[in-house]
Amino acid sequence: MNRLRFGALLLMRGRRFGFYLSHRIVLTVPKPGHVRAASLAAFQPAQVLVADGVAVPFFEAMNTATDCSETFPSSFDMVKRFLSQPEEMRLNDFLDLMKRRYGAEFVDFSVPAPHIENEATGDKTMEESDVIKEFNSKYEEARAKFGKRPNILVCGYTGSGKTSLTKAILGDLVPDNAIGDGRPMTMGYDCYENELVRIWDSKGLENGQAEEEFTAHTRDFVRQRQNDPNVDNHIHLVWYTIQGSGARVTDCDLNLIRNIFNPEHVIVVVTKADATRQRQREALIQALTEAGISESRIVFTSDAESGAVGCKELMHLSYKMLPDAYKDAFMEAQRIDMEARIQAVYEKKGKAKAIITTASMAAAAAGAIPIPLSDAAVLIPIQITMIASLAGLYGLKQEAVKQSALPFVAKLLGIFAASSLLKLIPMLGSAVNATVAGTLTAAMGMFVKSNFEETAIAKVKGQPAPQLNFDVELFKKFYADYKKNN
Ligand SMILES: Nc1nc2c(ncn2[C@@H]2O[C@H](COP(=O)(O)OP(=O)(O)OP(=O)(O)O)[C@@H](O)[C@H]2O)c(=O)[nH]1
Ligand SMILES: [Mg+2]
Repeated sequence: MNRLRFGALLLMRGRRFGFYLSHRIVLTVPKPGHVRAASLAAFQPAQVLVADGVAVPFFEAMNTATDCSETFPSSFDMVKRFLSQPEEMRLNDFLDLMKRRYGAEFVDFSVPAPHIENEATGDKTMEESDVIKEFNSKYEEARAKFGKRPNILVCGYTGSGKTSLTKAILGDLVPDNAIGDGRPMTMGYDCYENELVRIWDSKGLENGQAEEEFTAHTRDFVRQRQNDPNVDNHIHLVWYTIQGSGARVTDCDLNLIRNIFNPEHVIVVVTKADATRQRQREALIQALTEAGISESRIVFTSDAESGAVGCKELMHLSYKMLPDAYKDAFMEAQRIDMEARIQAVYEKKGKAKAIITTASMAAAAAGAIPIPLSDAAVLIPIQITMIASLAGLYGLKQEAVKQSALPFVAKLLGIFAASSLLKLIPMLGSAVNATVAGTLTAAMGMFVKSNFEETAIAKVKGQPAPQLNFDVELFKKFYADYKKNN
C-alpha cells in the first residue's frame, strides 16, 4: 500500500470514516462531537478508497477538517460535509458516487510499523544508536566545516618569550613548566593542542648555535608541513618573536621572516614590552620596516605577568589574518578577550540562519510531494542534520552533546511522534503542506539555535550551561511567536 496518498479517505470496518493524515494520524469523529485526531493504530483495520491501485486524495477536505471546530453526529457526517454531499445521503449512495466520480472502491489497507519510538508504549523501533550515529557524523561534518583547527608556529631566539606569549593568549593549553628560567626549555618543536588550536612552539635559536643550521632546520619543518596535501596540516600563521629589550634585528630573523615563511602569514611579535625602552622600540620598528616588513604586522607584547600588553591586539590581528575556515576555532581558543569571544558567538547567527534555511527548504521539499508529511520518517533526518550542524557551529563539545544535546534531540524527535503531533494539530491549522513543514522546521531550528547560543555564551563566561529544555507546550508557544514574526 505504498502508493497511498496523503489526505486519502479511510473507512474502518466499524463504518467509521477518517481522513488519512499520515502514517500515524487519522482525522475522525470518534463519538458525536468535534473532529479529532486518532492514531492510525486505533483506526485499524481500515480500508482506503482506491482507484487503479492509488488512493484517491482529498486534500482540501482534510485541510478543512484540521481547522474545523464544528460538531458532527458521526464520522460519516463529517465526510459528507467536507466532500459537499447532502446530509441525507446514505452510505450506499456515497459509495456509488465515489465509484462514478473516481472509479474508486474501498480496498484493504495496512501500514508498516512506523520506525520511530512509540511514545505510548516506549517501544523503540528506530534504533537509538542509529540516531546517535547519524547525529555524530553530521556533528563531525559541521565541526570540519565551521571549526577547523588552525596551526600556529611560534618561532624566534631562545628566551625571547615564545612560550610565555603563547600562554598569555591561549591560557591553560601551555603547561606552566614549559616556561624557562634561563635554560632553553623547548627542545625541537613542542606541540600544544586541543580541539580548537594547535601550536608549534619552536626550539629557539641559541646564542652560539649556527644560524644556518637553525634556519635550515626551520625551513625543513615548514616545508614538510606545507607539502602535506591536507591544508589543515599546513602552518596557517607564524608569530615570529623578537625580544624587545634585546633591540636587535638579526639577518637570521629577517631571512626567516621574509624567505622561509610565507610573509603573508607572519606577524612579528616584539616581546617583553615591559622591559623595552621607547628608544629600543623605535629602533626595532625602523629596522623591520626598512627590511620591508609592514608596521601593521608588528605587535609589541608582554607576558601575562607583565599585564599581557598588546596580546588582545595580536589576537585580533591573528584572527584577521587566518583563513576563514580557521577563524572561529581560534576565536574560541583564545583566552585574552572574553568580549570578543561572546561577540563571535552572536555573530554565528548568520551561519545558523543558513543551516536552518537549508533544512527548512529540504522539509518544504519533502512536503511538496504528496506523501504523509507529518511523517517523522521524512522530516527527522533533515532535523537531525540541522540540529547536529547547529551543535557543530556553536562548538558544543562532545561531552555537552552527549549530556544535553542528544536527549534534547530525542525530545525534539518526539514532536513528530503520534501523540505529540496530536497535540500540535489544532495549532497547525490547515497544516501539513510544504509551507508548514518548512515553517515548523525553521521554528524548531531557531528554537534550538537560541538554546545552543545561550549554552555557548555561558561556556565563555564560565557559567554552568543552562539546561536544554524542550517540550511540546514550550515549542507550541515558540512556533506561534515565530509564525507571527516571520
Ligand atoms: N619581563 C618579562 N619577562 C618575560 C616576558 N615574557 C617572557 N619573559 C621571561 O623570559 C624568559 C623566557 O621565556 P619563555 O617564554 O620560556 O621563552 P621561550 O622563547 O619560550 O624560550 P625557549 O623555549 O627556551 O626557546 C622567562 O624567564 C620568562 O619569564 C615578558 O613579557 N616580560
Ligand atoms: Mg619555550
